[in-house]
Amino acid sequence: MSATGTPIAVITGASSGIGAATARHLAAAGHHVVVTARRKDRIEALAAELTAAGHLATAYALDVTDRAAVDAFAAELDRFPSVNVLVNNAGGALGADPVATGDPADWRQMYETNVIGTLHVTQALLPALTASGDGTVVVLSSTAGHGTYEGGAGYVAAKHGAHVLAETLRLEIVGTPVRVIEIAPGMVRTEEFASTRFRGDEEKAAKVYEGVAEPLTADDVADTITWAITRPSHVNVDLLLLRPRAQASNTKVHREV
Ligand code: 8X3
Repeated sequence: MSATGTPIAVITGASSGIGAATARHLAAAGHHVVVTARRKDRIEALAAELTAAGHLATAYALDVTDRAAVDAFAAELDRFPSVNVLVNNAGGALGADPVATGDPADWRQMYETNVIGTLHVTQALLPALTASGDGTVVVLSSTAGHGTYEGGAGYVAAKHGAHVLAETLRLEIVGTPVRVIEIAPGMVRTEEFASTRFRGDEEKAAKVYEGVAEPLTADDVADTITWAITRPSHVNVDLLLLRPRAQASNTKVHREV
């Protein structure tokens, strides 16, 4: 808690989509949010928006794959009395090629952001989260962390890595005052996820959601993350998978044509 008793929540990848929505929801739920992402202008705008709405928000430009930068960020957080919540949201997909032709550079980059980035920030903030006496680590994995689909292997492998990080950390730190929550969303329509995956090919990106009545929104996921974080601290939502009603599995989606 801060001096005023306000819990501090750090959110990575907060420049758009689920990360930005989570910052808004956690701020509304009474957290001082520290919003981080590479795009400084975006997180500064978000922090300004939240501050103008009467919330506590601080922006910090950060590339989670840069360990030295992550360590410097953790040192900066020393000015807060404690750090209570870490939401590891930074990550994403690149490409949807079959294993036979997938680009190893894409696979490497997805592992770097989704797994190593989460590892960096979690390692750097774990001492402060533990010292808070009541810490929460959230790992945003994906339904891709729990089953595969054709064309998804690079992303699926990375998200399985994020899932394993969360599951193993929970085993290793049991007995300390830190919970590990894994949130695994399925189809979420955000402004950037599919567009980034298909490198700006908006036609391909739109096909992901074609005919799907109501894909999840960033707000749906942020609401779920905030619900899990705001349970009493002895309640650990280990793993929560959420999908739109129209999606029964990674490979079974109802599309109205
Ligand atoms: C996003 C879910 O189905 O695009 O994490 O892999 S999916």
